[in-house]
Amino acid sequence: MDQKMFCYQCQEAAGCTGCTNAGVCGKKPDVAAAQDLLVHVTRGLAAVTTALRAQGEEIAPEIDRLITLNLFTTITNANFDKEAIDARTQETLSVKAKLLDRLNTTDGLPKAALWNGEGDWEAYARTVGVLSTENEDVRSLRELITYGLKGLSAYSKHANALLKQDAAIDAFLQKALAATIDDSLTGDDLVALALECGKYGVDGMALLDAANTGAYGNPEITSVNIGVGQNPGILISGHDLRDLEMLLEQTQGTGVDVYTHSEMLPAHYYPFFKKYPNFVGNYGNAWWKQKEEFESFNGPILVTTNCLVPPRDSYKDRLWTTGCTGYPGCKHIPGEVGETKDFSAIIEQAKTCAAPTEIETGTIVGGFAHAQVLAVADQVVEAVKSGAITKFVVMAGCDGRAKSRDYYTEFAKALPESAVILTAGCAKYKYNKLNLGDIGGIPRVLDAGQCNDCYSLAVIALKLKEVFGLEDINDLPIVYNVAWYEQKAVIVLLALLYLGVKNIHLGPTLPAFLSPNVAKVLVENFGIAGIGTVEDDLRLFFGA
Ligand code: FSO
Ligand code: SF4
Repeated sequence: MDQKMFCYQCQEAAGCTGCTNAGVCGKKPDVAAAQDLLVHVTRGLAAVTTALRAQGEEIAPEIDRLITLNLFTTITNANFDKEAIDARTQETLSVKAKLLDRLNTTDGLPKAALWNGEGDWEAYARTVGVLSTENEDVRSLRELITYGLKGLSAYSKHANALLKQDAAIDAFLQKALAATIDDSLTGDDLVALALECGKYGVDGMALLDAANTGAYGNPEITSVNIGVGQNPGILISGHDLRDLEMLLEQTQGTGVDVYTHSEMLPAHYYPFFKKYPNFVGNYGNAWWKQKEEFESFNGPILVTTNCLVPPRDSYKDRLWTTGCTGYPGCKHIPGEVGETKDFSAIIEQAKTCAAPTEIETGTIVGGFAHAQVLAVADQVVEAVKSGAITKFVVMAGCDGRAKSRDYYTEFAKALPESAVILTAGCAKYKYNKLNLGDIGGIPRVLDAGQCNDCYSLAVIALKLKEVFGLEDINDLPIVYNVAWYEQKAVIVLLALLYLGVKNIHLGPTLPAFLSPNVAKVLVENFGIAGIGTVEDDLRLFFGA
């Protein structure tokens, strides 16, 4: 076997089967191996913590956070820095070694729990990657669970940054992660576990929602400026609202403005951030256009989470990483949960830069998370009863560079005028600047926020079910045409399945990690389907 790596965790997996020479995302084989090894040792640590819990012992919250940050680090487009990834592997091995001493017996532990870092790491990594599970259905289920847990880890990490942590979620996450290397489990056990991930996905998103709204208030209808001002600026990308808060605090009175990029856009919807006079607007679009947009922004860019694209040399010295992200040669701002990060070097650099080049002007409207939608629930219910709104179309999820994603723009344009789009995540950039109008004052694109705010969409659906007195969430006039890209979308999908949502259409392609048999289980039990042409899908969702 002469392939250099194997990864099929995201929608852009080469040939819809897997990246084997280098990642379409830019991940090179040595980084892929380092990530495989980090996942392996993290699975091993999870097996040890799970065994310790079974022994009645408590696990320190720092260890829970080490595990979630490890998984987050291996998510698509988060970290390309082999040294940083290897350092996490080393730390994980040290933590695990201490915990092993506390176990009454190590009998029955998997090899991942017992490997102590000896030997050549890269050679060892090649024996523990995705393909080390030979049966393709078991591999598919193990990876489906692992990717769901990576997504759950991302959301846990954001809650942790706001000093919220849930021991039950962490204990489940580790139990499920350990199960992905447990050879005694059957396919049925793994299917059940994948669905249980969905339950914890709902809990994890609820935890983050409470953390975000507790710290920053409930998102409200907001017009966000997409033009630019005269001052030099810092562009903040990714999902970490706590990082944004610290950056805004530290830029007050410096003459440096702050702009959001991609998934940070929804920060503008929170009342808390409106008090900062230098919080100017949103610059650019979804993650995959960053090469052009980071170039024309002219000032420093702070990437707090994925999606990071390997930078051009022309702006590499203006690109800063923090949290789970990393790129070799780019400066990284450290800071643990509860610590204040020092962004002064970024602010100093910004002062030497030109103001951003304007690439568009105008505003976009968002802020339709659960509290805001429920505040206008009467209006929404009336519009449904009168027939002014015939259907809600959930088009949440992710954007990506594949040409096939133009489908979502065309689909949004072709929707009947009585249809309202419910969205969250960076998928919105495919249609949030189309000016699709409103229905009696209700915008036809209701943006709840970041991908984790799909939680809001679920809360809204459950509320409508109650108001309309329906037995089944699937009887609502809501259809699901969801775009996915990376592993946070996997936990969102599992959460929707747990809530009983059926007939979700997933595109632009189905995950490469679903084996034909596993895909069949999802199709038969949940009606999961792909996408077709815009015309066919409109007919399917709306009739003739
Ligand atoms: Fe997008 Fe990237 Fe939020 Fe993802 S920026 S693709 S699902 O990281 O997390 O929606
Ligand atoms: Fe390929 Fe996606 Fe894996 Fe990157 S994350 S190597 S694009 S499958």
